[in-house]
Amino acid sequence: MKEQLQEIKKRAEKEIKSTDEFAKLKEIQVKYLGKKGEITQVLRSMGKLSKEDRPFIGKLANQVKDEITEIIDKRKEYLEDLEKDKRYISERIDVTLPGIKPVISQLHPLTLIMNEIKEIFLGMGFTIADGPEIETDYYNFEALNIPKEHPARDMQDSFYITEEILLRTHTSPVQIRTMERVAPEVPLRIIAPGKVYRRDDDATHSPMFHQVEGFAVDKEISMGDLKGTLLTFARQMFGKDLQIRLRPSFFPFTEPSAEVDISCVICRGDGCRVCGQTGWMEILGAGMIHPRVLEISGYDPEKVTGYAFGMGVERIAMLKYSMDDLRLFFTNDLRMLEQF
Ligand code: 2NM
Repeated sequence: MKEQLQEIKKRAEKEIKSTDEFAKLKEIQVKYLGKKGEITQVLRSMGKLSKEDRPFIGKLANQVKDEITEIIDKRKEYLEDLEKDKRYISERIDVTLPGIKPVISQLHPLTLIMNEIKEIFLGMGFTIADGPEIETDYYNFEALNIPKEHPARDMQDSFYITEEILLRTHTSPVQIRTMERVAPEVPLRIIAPGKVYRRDDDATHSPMFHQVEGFAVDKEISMGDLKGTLLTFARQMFGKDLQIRLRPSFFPFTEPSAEVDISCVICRGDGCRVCGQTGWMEILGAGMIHPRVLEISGYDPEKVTGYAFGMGVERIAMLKYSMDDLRLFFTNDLRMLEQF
């Protein structure tokens, strides 16, 4: 029986070491160590042995059982390692492979126009200022002489966060904040570029758009200063021999107020489809800062005056690039964006 056990062990070991499959290992385990396995059979048939042989063979059988168990466990571990290695190799990332180059496009046309506008006013001695896009009713309306009943304050026209806090509808609050900080010192020449928000959405209006507003405060600032500044701007932006004209208009924060046109950059004043046969294109609004606005911001309107103007950057870009749908700026289509 001793020889039989040793033969079983030898055979089991050979079988175990020649298998590469977990299922097969399980089978071998059952075949030798299971309830009807060969070792179990030996233990069961021990009744036939003499009393003296029984303890010795019993011990040997258990020892062989343990040894086979150990060989199976070792093989299992080995196969698991093998499988892991295989997975590591198949999942290995070759870090030396060339990457996918990110497409680097160019500055957005609105950024290009914004930069151009800034450069022109910096060249005339203006300084750039900015402020919060989330504003109080006071800075966005009250301080700009826009009374409580004004339609701009309607829930339909502005984006309100609370009754007193809203997304700014123009960058003028930046001008108010700047005047408050600097008053009563003069001169002051500032432009305020940035995003503004209004409840508007069609081919020529977006709920978010960009503005550049500018203003100057000093002793004896006149409408002539305003006109000269805007003519210089228009000629640098659209062409050196164009004309501008001012038409009377109304803004609550300026008096007098004007709409400013440039002679049509397409037909040069003859009249065409782009300018609606008028020969003129509206580019911005402007005026002399209302005495009440100067006063509320800390200036004495008896001692200083100021002009102010405001333009929509999208509108300037559309005129400059002859575009008829402003939504093109916000759809991120590279075929359009890369034309500039
Ligand atoms: C415009 C038209 C006219 C303007 C006024 C001011 C301030 F704060 F100084 F009073 N900033 N911007 C202004 C004046 C803006 O946009 C069409």
